[in-house]
Amino acid sequence: MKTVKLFILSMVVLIGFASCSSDDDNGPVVQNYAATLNQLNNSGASGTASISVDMNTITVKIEATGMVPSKLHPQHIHGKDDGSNATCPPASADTDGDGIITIPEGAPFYGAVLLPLEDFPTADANGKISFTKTFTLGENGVLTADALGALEDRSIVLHGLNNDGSYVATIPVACGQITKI
Ligand SMILES: [Cu+2]
Repeated sequence: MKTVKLFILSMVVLIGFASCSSDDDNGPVVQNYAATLNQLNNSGASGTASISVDMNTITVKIEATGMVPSKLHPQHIHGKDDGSNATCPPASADTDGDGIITIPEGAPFYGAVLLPLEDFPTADANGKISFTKTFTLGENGVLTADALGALEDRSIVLHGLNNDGSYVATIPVACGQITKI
């Protein structure tokens, strides 16, 4: 009887140890980031983005309103080749003075497309977008973690604006610098 009790006791202790060590093996803590998306080109669009990174997976959530209703809105994480901080373009970025900051006019500020946040969402009838997607870095054409670099040096840009009566999917409508939280 005593042996059985001792055996059970030692099993409980062992199981306790096992669950402790598996907790310790869970790897790096998930890192969280956020961005406040402010309008560009007087679009009236705004929103928030949250990003969590766990090892080589990155989950991006975007909530935005004021988008052109029922239209497909391209959206990307943008960044500069040299890794310097990607920012959102000021009004003065409209170098040709036509009243619209185009993708190339904004590029000196937010850089090139690093990660297309596909599938691009279609805004609902009220101009709302709700997007969540998890990407695996370095797989299926998704850039590597090294190429993505430090997220706090990157920006998120949403696109798609009515201009002169027609929808132009490329025009930036909202932008936010990513910060670590
Ligand atoms: Cu973009």
